[in-house]
Amino acid sequence: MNQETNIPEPQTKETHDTNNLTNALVRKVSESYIDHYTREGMNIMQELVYEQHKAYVRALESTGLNVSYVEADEECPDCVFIEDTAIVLKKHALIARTIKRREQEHDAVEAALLKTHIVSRVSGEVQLEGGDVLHIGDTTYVGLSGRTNHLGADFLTAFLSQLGRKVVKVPVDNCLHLKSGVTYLGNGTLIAISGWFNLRRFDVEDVIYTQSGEHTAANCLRIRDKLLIQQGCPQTEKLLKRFAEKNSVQLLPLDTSEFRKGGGLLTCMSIIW
Ligand code: CIR
Repeated sequence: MNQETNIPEPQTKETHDTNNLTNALVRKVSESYIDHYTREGMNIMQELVYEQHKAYVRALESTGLNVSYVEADEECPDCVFIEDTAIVLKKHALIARTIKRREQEHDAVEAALLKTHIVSRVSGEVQLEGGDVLHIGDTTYVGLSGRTNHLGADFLTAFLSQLGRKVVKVPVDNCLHLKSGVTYLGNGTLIAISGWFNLRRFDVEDVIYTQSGEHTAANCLRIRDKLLIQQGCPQTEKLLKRFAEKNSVQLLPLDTSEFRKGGGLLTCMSIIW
C-alpha cells in the first residue's frame, strides 16, 4: 500500500522490452480497401497492396516473431490497420474505441486476442486508438489527438497503472496519431518529426529527427535486433544507418506506398507483444 495515497501498489510491473517480443497479430487486407481508396481518388495498385503486405509479414517473421492473422472484413476497408483496435502489453489487452466508422473492426480482433490475452474493454465517452500509444520500457506515452481524447488517455492510465506503468500524455496537433510522428528505435533513442511534439516529455537519451520531406520516416518498428523502416527516405536512412551500426541493429527498409495512400504506416499493420 502506498502510505500517502492509500492506493494499493500494483502486483506486477510490466515492462515493454523490444528484445522480448514474441508474437504479432496482423489482419488481412480487404478488397474493399482497394475499392474504398480508389473511390477516394487514390491510385491504388491492386497487386502491389498484397505484395507489400506479404513483404511486411515476412519482415515481421524474419525478426523471429510468430505471426497470426485475423481474417479481413469486407465491410471494413481500414481493417488492415489493426494497431488502432487494441492496446496490448504482454498478456494484457485493452480493446480500444476507434472512430465510429471503424468500430466494426473491434469484435474480430477481440475474439483473436481472447485466445492469448486477458482482455478488457473501455467504457464511457472514451476515444482511444492504438496508433496513439507508444510503450517504452516502464512508461507508456499516449497521444491526445483527433482520435484519442482525455477520457481515453485517462482510461488507459488507469488500466496500465494496475500493471505498474507510468503513462505520459503528449499533445498531437500535426498528425493523425502520436506514432505518425514519433516512434522508438530502441537503445534509448526516439525518431521524431522536428517541432511537432514536446519531446521533453519523453524519458530517452537521444532523438533522431526525420529529414526534410521525409515525415513518414518517423514511423519505425523495432523488434529485437531488427528495425523496420520506411523505404524511400534516403536522408533519414543515412542517420538510421549510423544508429544501426552503433547499436548492432539490422535495418529492414520496406515499401508501404499502397498503405500510405490509406493513411497507414509501418506500425499500423500489426499488434505486437
Ligand atoms: C484511418 O483514418 O483510421 C485509417 N485510414 C488510417 C489509420 C492508420 N493507423 C495508424 O496510423 N495507426
